[in-house]
Amino acid sequence: FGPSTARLGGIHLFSTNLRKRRHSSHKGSYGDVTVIGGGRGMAGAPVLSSHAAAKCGAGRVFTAFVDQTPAYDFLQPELMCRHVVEIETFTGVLVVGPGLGTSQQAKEVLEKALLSDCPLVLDADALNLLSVDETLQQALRKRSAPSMLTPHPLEAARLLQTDTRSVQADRMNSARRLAQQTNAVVVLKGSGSIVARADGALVINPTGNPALATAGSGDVLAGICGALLAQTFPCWEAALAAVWVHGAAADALVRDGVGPIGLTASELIPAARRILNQL
Ligand code: NPW
Ligand code: AMP
Ligand code: MG
Repeated sequence: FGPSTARLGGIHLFSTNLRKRRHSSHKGSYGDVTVIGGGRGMAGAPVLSSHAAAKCGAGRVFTAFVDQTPAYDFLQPELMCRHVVEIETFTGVLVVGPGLGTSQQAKEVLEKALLSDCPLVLDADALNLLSVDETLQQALRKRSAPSMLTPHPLEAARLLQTDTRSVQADRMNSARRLAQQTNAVVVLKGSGSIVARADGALVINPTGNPALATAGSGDVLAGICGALLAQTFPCWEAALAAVWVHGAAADALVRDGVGPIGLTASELIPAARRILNQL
């Protein structure tokens, strides 16, 4: 698999999975995403993921906070905001981790998500919690529903009980080991993000640039992953396509002069939507 294969793969997948919106379809046809995060001081992270999920085509998006919960998001009132304790049973696709923190409540909600049969995207603090808890790791390995992990190099290092330098020294092997260890599709983020699968398959994403080196860009990626899973992409294809679109959005914005300096994560979201609609 080389960059050109991934790119071609991405385009093929979009045409078969996304372009056909049946005239008679409705919001239920495009799936629910629940983003779980928003610990103290980090409410912005799940909101970014949720905006990305909504603007990348999920039918309904719920944002569940472990701390203070806004009545609604005035930037995007379509989102349905909840405190996490208000959700009795998880349904749809779950994106767990953006700004979640590592409190006891965060750990409990992650465990509940792992034990559910919902497709899962685990990012940020969900990965940090996982890296220090053998019970959670076992629950992840035993899952039969799809699981996707989206670590940056430090989060991957924590999961592999090593340091960032070792992960970066052999990114392909690190991603592959992590996929095998967790039985999940792994996106090892960074310049040239790697998508790896437990059977050893591996793709290096060709899109993206250092404009993405900004707070919240990973939270946006997690939301795109959730949206594509909700629109029935299989886990591997969802990861490949999401990483491709996220990077392509940053590339398009840089071409328009919106970056690399000062691109903000929120700006990626309409750019990603444009790419999905123009493919
Ligand atoms: P350094 O600086 O090189 O030593 P953390 P986090 C490394 C939430 N957010 N290549 C790098 O280490 C998240 O969702 C909330 C090499 C970097 O300093 C999480 O819940 C926001 N190294 C929480 O904050 C917006 C790399 O990792 C360190 C690398 C903490 O997440 C921001 C950071 O890792 C944020 O998303 C690379 N490509 N990438 C909000 N608006 O609410 C990263 N590193 O300490 O795990 O912190 O990623 O900021
Ligand atoms: P996070 O650290 O979780 O906010 O994620 C950062 C996002 O930006 C990931 O999708 C990375 O792959 C991407 N990213 C960060 N730096 C670069 C870079 N230099 N080149 C390409 N992508 C990057
Ligand atoms: Mg992150």
